[in-house]
Parts: sequence; structure tokens; C-alpha cells
Amino acid sequence: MRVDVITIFPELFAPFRAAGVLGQAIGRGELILETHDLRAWTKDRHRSVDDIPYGGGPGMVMKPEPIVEAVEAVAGTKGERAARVLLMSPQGERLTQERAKELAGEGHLAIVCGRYEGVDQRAVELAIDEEISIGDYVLSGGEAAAMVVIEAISRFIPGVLGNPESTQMESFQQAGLEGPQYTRPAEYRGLAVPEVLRSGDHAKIARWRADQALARTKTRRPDLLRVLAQGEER
Ligand code: JA5
Repeated sequence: MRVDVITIFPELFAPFRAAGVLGQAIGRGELILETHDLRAWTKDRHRSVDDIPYGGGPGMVMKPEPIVEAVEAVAGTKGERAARVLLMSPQGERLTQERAKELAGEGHLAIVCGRYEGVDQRAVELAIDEEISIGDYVLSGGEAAAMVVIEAISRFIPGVLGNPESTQMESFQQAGLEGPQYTRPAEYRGLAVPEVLRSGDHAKIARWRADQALARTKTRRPDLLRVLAQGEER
């Protein structure tokens, strides 16, 4: 899979690309992640990517030309697009595990990261296939949100995770939360690992874990249980 990111801060992605399972997947060529400095598509002396808003008001708006030309260079023109083009935006559809899986099925994604107060609507209409939000909070730009999208989708790329069982587990558990987890030592600062986990009784352990997961979901995310009970869209 290939992901091209268009941003005025490509340097933000350097440590992200290098670390962990994502870095290993890039090293093996399973994921190609390229960043592109939006200012490369500016033509003025100051390499401007923003301008004042029509109609007045505070802040600046991203100019359409650099974004449209960057997307055309990276993903092709709208009729013959090589990539699905996303814009990180609080106005977009919310990212879910299901949506991440669908996006991972695209061979090629381009992700545009906004800054300032937002993007000229003509750029959205001409260059963007889909706006994606990661949640209802304000960020200063799309870069951190793009990293969330990339990390979520990368986990579906074959070979990215060492242990395919853990993705499967997570997708089974998608409807609910996981329970508590423990590693050694058996006692730490007076807090003991629950005896059942040290019992060796695997059936009993599985039941205990399921109970714990359900109890935690009931108290912390009752909305997820309604989804489970009714099989409604999440
Ligand atoms: C802000 C100029 O889903 C949370 C998000 C917040 C936010 C995103 S996505 N993009 C931007 C942005 O600000 O481009």
C-alpha cells in the first residue's frame, strides 16, 4: 500500500515513519509512506499557502491552487486518479475501525493536511474525495489526525503486525472493551495479579476475561453494548 501525505510540516512525520511496526513495514516495502511539502507547489516569492478569508473574519484560509496542484501531481487529475484523496477535517465522517479497514483496502491513498482556519472550498470540491475526522475536538492542523489514520490502516496491511492473532482478537472485540491485563511481577507495591490468571485453568481464565471485559464495557462504554445487542451501525 502507498500513502502520500501533503502538508506544510513534513518534518512532523519523520519520527513517526521511523518507529515501531510502521517503521519496520516501511523498511520491508509493505507500506510506502511519502510526505510532500505543500510549499513546493507555490509560485510566489514568499511561498504562500494561505490568504485572508472572503467575507472577513479572523485567521487565514488555505489557498486552493497549491493544494489542487499538489494533489494532481501526487494522485493524478480527477478523471484519472491513482489515489483516493482524503482531507483531515472536523467536518468529515468519523474514522472507525470499519472505515480504517475499508481505507486499507485502497491500494493508494493521498492525505491532505490543513492548517490555519481551514481550506478554500474550491480545493475541497476539485481535489478531495472524502473528508475524514478522528473525533470532535479542535486541532491546529490535520497532521496529528493523519498519523492516527495511517496507524489505524497500517494494522490491516498484511505483514505489518508480527502476530495476526492480535488483530483478529481486536476485531472480535471491536464491539466491546478489553478487560485488565497483567504481567510480572505477581505482586507489585502490594497489588497482586488476580489469582485466576495464575491458576492454569484456561477455561476459567477465558470466562473471567469475558466477564471483566463485559463489566468494563457496561460501566465505561454502555453505547457499545447497545451496538452489540441490536447489531446496529457503529
Ligand atoms: C483540524 C486547520 O478530527 C479532528 C480534527 C481536527 C482538525 C482536523 S481533523 N484538521 C484540522 C485542520 O485545521 O486542518
